[in-house]
Amino acid sequence: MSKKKLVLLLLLAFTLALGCRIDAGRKRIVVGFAQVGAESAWRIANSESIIAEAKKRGIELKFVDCQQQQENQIKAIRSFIADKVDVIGFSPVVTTGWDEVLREAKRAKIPVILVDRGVDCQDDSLWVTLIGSDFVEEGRKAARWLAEKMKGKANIVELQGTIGSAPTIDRKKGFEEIIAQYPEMKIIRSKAGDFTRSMGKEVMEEFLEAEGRNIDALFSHNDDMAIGAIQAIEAYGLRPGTDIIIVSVDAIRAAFEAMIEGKLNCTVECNPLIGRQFFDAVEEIVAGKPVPKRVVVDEEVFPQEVAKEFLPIRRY
Ligand code: GZL
Repeated sequence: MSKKKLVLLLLLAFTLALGCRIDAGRKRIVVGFAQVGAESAWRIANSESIIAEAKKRGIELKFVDCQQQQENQIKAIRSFIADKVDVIGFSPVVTTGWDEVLREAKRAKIPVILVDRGVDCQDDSLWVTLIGSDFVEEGRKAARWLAEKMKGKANIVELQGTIGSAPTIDRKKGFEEIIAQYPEMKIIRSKAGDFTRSMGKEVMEEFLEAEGRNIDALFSHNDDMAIGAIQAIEAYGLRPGTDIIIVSVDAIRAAFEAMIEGKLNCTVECNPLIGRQFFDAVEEIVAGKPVPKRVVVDEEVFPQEVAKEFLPIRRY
């Protein structure tokens, strides 16, 4: 082998070794994520999106399902602080009660990313960015669709999500803002169903017991409760989607299936697939780059007429 070739070979070997050492030297990012729970199909898709993206990027993810309990989320965040993770992410089950634990994360110099839901904190330097939907606009979209469908006249019952959660507060706010423009559209009953199918069914049974055929429409803060309500409406002897018009939020596959069956009339998309955006923000933060305080997820409205066309391409 000529001297020149030998030198080139040695140079190549050195460069590769250097590259490996640097790569080996690069610290693996460790992220702690305290998830609300597994209360709905939306939440399960959200968790799958986060877990899959961490795996794809080779990021170590400490993932805790907090069973819709704030104290479990606080405990999980404290464990992440003790483990000295690089970044903490969580979807706050409710908007209040986070200041103390977020101050602990700040003192530990661990950046916090809010995913999906926001918080009510005096000091918004306690979290770096919120990645999620505009729930107020989702409520407005549901109300605009319903006002057109009902020609501005309806007695509405409302299934609220988890009391005190950002989506519940804001979807209600947006919905009421729009129906205030229609004097003959009234919310005659409103109660929390905690975003679950079982509670949606139970509360709808109460609405039917109290109001029966006086109900023209249902606004449900998520599809899972709407699907529970459909079961209650059928058991009561009325036709969901015909006798009672139903608009809900999330746009899960089961909502498209219910629309194809004529039992649900419209679902407003709330995209749970935010794993990519979450870990983009994680990597930016770890690299010391600035990230926007708010990242809003783009979403559509899906009425019954388009359900068959879109179902095959729905990803959650
Ligand atoms: C909204 C999310 C809500 C969904 C529900 O972004 O927080 O929580 O609408 C889920 O299905 O339980």
